Order: sequence, then C-alpha cells, then structure tokens
Amino acid sequence: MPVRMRTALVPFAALPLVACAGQQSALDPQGLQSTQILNILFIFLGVAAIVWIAAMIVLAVGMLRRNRTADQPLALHQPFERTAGRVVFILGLATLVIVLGLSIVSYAGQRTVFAKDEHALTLKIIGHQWWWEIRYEDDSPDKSFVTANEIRIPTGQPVKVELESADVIHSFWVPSLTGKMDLITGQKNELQFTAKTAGVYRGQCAEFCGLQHAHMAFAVLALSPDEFGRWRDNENRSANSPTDQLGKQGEQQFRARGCALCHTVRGTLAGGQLGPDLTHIGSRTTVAAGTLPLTPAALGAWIADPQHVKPGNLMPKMPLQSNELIAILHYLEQLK
Ligand code: HEC
Ligand SMILES: [Cu+2]
Repeated sequence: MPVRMRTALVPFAALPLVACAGQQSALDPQGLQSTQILNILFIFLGVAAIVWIAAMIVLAVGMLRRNRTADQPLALHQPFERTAGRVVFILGLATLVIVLGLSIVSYAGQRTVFAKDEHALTLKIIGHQWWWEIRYEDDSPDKSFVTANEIRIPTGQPVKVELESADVIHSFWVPSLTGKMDLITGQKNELQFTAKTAGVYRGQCAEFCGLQHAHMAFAVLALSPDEFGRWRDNENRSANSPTDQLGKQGEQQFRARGCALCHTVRGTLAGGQLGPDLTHIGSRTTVAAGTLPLTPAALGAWIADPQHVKPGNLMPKMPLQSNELIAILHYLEQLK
C-alpha cells in the first residue's frame, strides 16, 4: 500500500473505539463511580488535546514565518525580546493554572469515587486461584451466605466490597461500574460502587495471578431492589433436596466421589472449603469463573474433565462412570 494511502487510513484505526460499549467497558459507564472516572478522563483528554493543538499551531507558524534572509540572524532585537519574555511568562503561568486545575478536578473526582456510605450493602470477596468467593454478610448469621463467581446487587444502592486474597495478589475490576482494587493476602482493601441501571456487567481479575488468570472472570447482576430481595431470600435457604431417584443418586455420588471434600452444599453433609460453594449452582449464569455459560452441556463437560476446560486449575479430573456423571449433573442442576 502506498505510504500516502496508509497515512490516510490512520484515523480509521480509532474506529474500533466506537464499539467500546456493552458488558465490560469503562467507556460505557453504568455506575456512579465509573461515570465520574470517565468524566475525569474526558477533562484530562480535552485539556491535553487543546494544549497539544496550540503547541502544534505555534510550531507551524514558527516554521512558516521563519526569516531566512536576515543578515544577522543572531542579533538581539530588544522589543522582540521583551515581548517574547512576556509570552513565556504568561504561558508558564497558564501551565501552572492548568496543572493546578487538573489536580483539583482529580481530587474532587476521587472524593466521589472513594466516598464511603454507612448504609452500603457489604460483601466480602476473597480471590482464589482462579475463582471468586463471595460472602454476603449480615449481623444475623441466618442471613449470611456464601456464593461464587457471581455478584448480585440492587440498583441504586451503594455496595461496599471488602477484598482479600487466599493466595496471590488478584485485582477486582468491573469497568462498567468502577475502577480497580487489588486483593492482597492479610490486608483488607475496600471499594464501593453503585449501579445506576439494571443489567449484567462483566468483571475480570486485572492482576496476573497465574496460569488461568484470563479465566478468572465474574458477573455482576444489578437487579431491581425487589428482585434482589427475592434472590437473597432464596440464596439464604439451604440447598433443595433432590426430588427424584436420579437426583438422590447424584447427591450420594457427590459425596462418594469426593466432590464434597472440596465443595459445600449447605444443608447437606457436603462441607468442603477448597472450591466454590455449590448450594445454588443451578441458578448461576456461568461455570468456573466465567469460563463457560451455565448450560447442562457445559456443566457436564466441566465435571467430566475440568483440566481440559481450564488447564492447571485446582479441581482435579475425577474418574467418573458415565452414569455417575449423569446423576451428579442432574443433582447439581436441581440446586437452584
Ligand atoms: C480438590 C478439590 C476439588 C474436588 C475434589 C472437586 N472440586 Fe469442583 N472445584 C474445585 C475448585 C478449586 C473449583 C474452582 C475452579 C476454577 O474455577 O478455577 C471447582 C469448581 C467446580 C464447579 C464450578 C463452580 C462455579 O462456581 O463455577 C463445579 C460445578 C464443581 N467444581 C463440581 C465438582 C464436582 C461435581 C466434583 C466431584 C466429581 C468436584 N467438583 C470435585 C475443587 C474441587
Ligand atoms: Cu486473579
């Protein structure tokens, strides 16, 4: 391609940005905090663009008006020197004002982004290689429960997440709602956000944390307060008991085949702590931290060979007969 044509095409390289909307985009904010962050970005970008364009104009004028034919190019012209000194002084002052202004914008923005609300819904989130443990805590223990890889929140209400890690450093990031915050062992970090609109927002671990870092995603489902209340009531309950023979077999196999050593299903003998809580796995939207959508086929594929789906993850491949797999799958699907 001729150089000229290539140059002409450069502006079109920005076109993909037009598509920066949707489930996971800091440019399509759906939260109070992410809106604030985007405003700060636009103000900084605008000021930087104006300064850059002004500098380019001065440069262009200088190049066009340069005086090639002066007999003594190095001679000083007093009046010109005085004007130049004044211009430099004014521009220096302008720089100071701009930097101060941007600092104030940044400070004011951060006050909103990091503001804390006493009445926020509080969740504890613990990062694991490579999944998210989500604890809804309440003053009364019968209203506290644990889930994984999916956060449901009410719209319009501040949500505070307390972040910790069980192993290495992870980073909690839901671009559509707010900025990032690290999860660090032995340290409690906090982040607060408010979803303005109902919807599903994708979150992603934003700190390289090992082999399956890329498969450490989660979903934030912002629901109307009513819907959230109903979900929370259901989540509070112990697991459904299987209603049919196959489901009962599945529950048995779940214990017999060792799944219960790593997974908790509240209200049953399964109380393992190494893997995600599966009490209501049937009502979640994804399998294995956003790696697959939750469908019977995907769930079956995961249980049959988790190491094929997500190599290196901490759930071993269990040698299951096909009838055992079918029974366990049937059991888990009923855990709504
Ligand atoms: C050694 C511990 C261990 C055993 C045994 C184990 N798992 Fe897991 N399981 C895990 C871990 C760890 C994860 C999270 C993997 C990830 O996403 O990185 C997981 C994830 C899952 C998930 C996905 C959960 C979610 O929120 O997406 C399901 C379903 C599951 N296991 C079912 C089973 C079944 C069924 C068995 C028995 C056949 C079993 N597991 C045995 C550790 C275990
Ligand atoms: Cu991570």
